[in-house]
Amino acid sequence: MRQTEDFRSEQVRGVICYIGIGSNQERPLDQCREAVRRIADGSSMTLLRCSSFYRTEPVGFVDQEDFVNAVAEVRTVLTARALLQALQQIETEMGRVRTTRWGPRIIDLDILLFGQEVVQEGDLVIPHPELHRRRFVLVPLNELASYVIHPSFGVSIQGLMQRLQDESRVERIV
Ligand code: A4P
Ligand code: MG
Repeated sequence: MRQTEDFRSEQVRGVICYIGIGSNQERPLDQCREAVRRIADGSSMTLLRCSSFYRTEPVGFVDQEDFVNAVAEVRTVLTARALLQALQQIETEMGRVRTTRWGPRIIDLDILLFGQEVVQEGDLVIPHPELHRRRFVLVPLNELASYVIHPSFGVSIQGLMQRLQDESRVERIV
């Protein structure tokens, strides 16, 4: 009984989520750090840890500047949809204007994993559908969550890393 109460206590309430952070405009390392600061400052989620920051080769639309990418681990009592809204609000406040899909951006915040939830809706897909194909996502995610299981594939993040075919450049900067 005591254990159950502990389990419900404030400190362990909510779901652990992983947020992908990316930028390739206007001092991208500063933009990523600013996003982490805003995630930490918001009342709707608690920042638990942040990965290293990496300089990464653009994937998809390749004729653009290198990105900086990182992953943040947060705990939140929000629903997945409310978390998406909170992240989009941070993107907007940081001056993101949506132009080309996969094109340059000041800041991009994607929900990679939301506990073990699987969401398949038009405008919200979790786990992020490209997560397992992208070195710029898996390398920082693996720093924080190598043993976490991808709920659709039943494979750990480390296992996805071992199966990864993307060989694009991902260099740790800090
Ligand atoms: N959406 C659906 N599922 C999610 C989710 N799990 N998390 C919807 C966040 N958003 C989700 O996103 C478009 C729509 O996706 C949102 O309205 C939301 O309802 P967006 O951020 O407005 O547009 P986007 O970023 O251009 O599209 P998307 O699909 O997020 O692009 P990606 O897949 O993130 O690709 N190369 C390197 N090296 N590093 C990068 O960070 N990023 C991209 C962007 C391409 N190449 C890159 C990088
Ligand atoms: Mg996005």
